[in-house]
Amino acid sequence: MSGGWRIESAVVCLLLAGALLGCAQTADTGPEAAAAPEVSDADPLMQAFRAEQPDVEILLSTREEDVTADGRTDLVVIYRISRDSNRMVVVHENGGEIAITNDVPAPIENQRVSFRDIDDVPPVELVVQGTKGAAVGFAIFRVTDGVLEDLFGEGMADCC
Ligand SMILES: [Ca+2]
Repeated sequence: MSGGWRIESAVVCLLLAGALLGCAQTADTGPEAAAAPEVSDADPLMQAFRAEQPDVEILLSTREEDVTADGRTDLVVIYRISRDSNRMVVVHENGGEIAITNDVPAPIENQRVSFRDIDDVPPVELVVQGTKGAAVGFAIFRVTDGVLEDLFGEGMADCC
């Protein structure tokens, strides 16, 4: 696919920004996404997630960005499935129906989700960061045709 090198370049920038800023903040994305208010259980997208996963502990939820490029915000959820295993999904509308993407591994601790248009092509990409003990990792995902794709990652095997 075209744009591969641009993603790599963006990743290098992310790493540099992280090193310079000590990962305390990311450049020009505003307030940290992790500080965003949790999504209400009354939210229809959250209700769809809960219908699928009634018992899991939700560690992070945000509905601030449109990651499917249809003009509507989508729900990102990171949840715990066991003591040392977390997963992430995106809940979105698809042709009037609410759909849930495939689940992907998510960091064990200090999860943060931010959004960046890395390749200048909609939709925006999701950047997931986190830790497991001293191990730090991050990964970049994009939703394409309802599939949550892992575009690039660093250290995720150690933190997820
Ligand atoms: Ca959307």
